[in-house]
Amino acid sequence: MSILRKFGLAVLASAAIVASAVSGQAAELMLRSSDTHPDGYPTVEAVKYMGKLLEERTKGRIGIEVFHSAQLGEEKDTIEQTQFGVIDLNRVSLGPFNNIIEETQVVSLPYIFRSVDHMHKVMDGPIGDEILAAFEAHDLIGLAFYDGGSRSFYNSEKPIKSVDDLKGMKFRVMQSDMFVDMVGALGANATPMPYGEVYSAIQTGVIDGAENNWPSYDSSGHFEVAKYYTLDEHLIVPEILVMSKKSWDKLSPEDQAVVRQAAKDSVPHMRELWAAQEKKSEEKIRAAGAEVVADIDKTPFIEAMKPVYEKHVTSEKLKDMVARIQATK
Ligand code: BDP
Repeated sequence: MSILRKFGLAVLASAAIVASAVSGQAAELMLRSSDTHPDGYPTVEAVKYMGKLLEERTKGRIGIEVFHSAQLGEEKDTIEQTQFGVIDLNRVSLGPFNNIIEETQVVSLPYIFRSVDHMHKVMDGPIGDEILAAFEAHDLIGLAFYDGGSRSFYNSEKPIKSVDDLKGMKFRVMQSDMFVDMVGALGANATPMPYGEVYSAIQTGVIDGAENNWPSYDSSGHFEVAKYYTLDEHLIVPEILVMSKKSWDKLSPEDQAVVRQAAKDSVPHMRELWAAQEKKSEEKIRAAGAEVVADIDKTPFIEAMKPVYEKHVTSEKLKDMVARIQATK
C-alpha cells in the first residue's frame, strides 16, 4: 500500500472516530456479539448493558453490537466462529460445550443443582472460576455466567405425569452427548438439533417435543405447537458469555480488565431481568392455554439419572468437582 493511501486511510479512520465520538454512535472498537435469542430477551439485554458499561468506562473507545435472533448462526456454528475470531463475543448455553470442554459437563448434569440459588453459589465461587478458566485452552475466554432457569419437558401429545409417560417419546436436545443419554435414561429418544429447527420439527411431527425454561418456551413460540409442559426441572444449565481469544489478545491488559469487569457487572442486572422474564413468560403461556403439570414427584427422575453420572463423570477431576458441588451449601 502506498504511503499516500495509508495516510489517506488513517485520516478517514480518525475522522470516523471523531464523528462517532461526537454523535455518540459507534465506538472505535465495536465488538460483535452473538445470541440466538430475540431482542429484548434477558441475555441480549444483559450484553447490551455490558456494552454501555464498556463505552462509559473506555470513554467511547470500546462498545458492543449484539446480533440477536441467531443472525450470525446457530450456537454450534457461532461457537466455532468465535474460536476463529470471526465473532468477538458469544452468549451461549453451556450445553453445546459439553462435547468440547469436559468441565462444562459437570455443571450441566441433570439435577446436579438443588436450586437456582445453589447454582449461583457454585458458579460465583471457585468452581465457576475453574470452569471459566477451562475455556482458554479452546481459544475462548470465559467472561461470566448468566442464568438459564430450569429446563423441563414439553410436548405436543399428552400431559407427562411420570417417567413412564415419557417412554418411547421423541425429544429434541441441545447438541450434547450427555443430554442424549439423559433422555435415553428416561426411556425416551433424543434427537440433537439446532434450536432454530425445533419449532417446525414439532409442528411436522419429526419430534414430539423438547425441553427448555419458561422464557425460551415462550420466545421460541414452542408453546404454540407443544402445549403440555411438565415441571420436572431436570436441568439447571448455566449460560456463559465467552470472548474469542483472538479478539482478547488484541486488547491491552488494561482493556482486558475493563472488559472482564463489565461482563461481571452485567450479571446482577441479568439476574433481575431473568427473574422478571420468567414470571412474565409463565403468565403468558398459562393464559395461552398451555397445560402445565406442576406437582410431580421428581424422585424417580433423579434416580433414573444414575447411569448418566456413571458414564460422564469418570475422571477423578470430574468426580471431585461433583463432590464439591454437592457439598456447597
Ligand atoms: C435456551 C438457551 C440457549 C440455547 C437454547 C437451546 O438460552 O442458549 O440455545 O436454550 O435449547 O434456553 O438450544
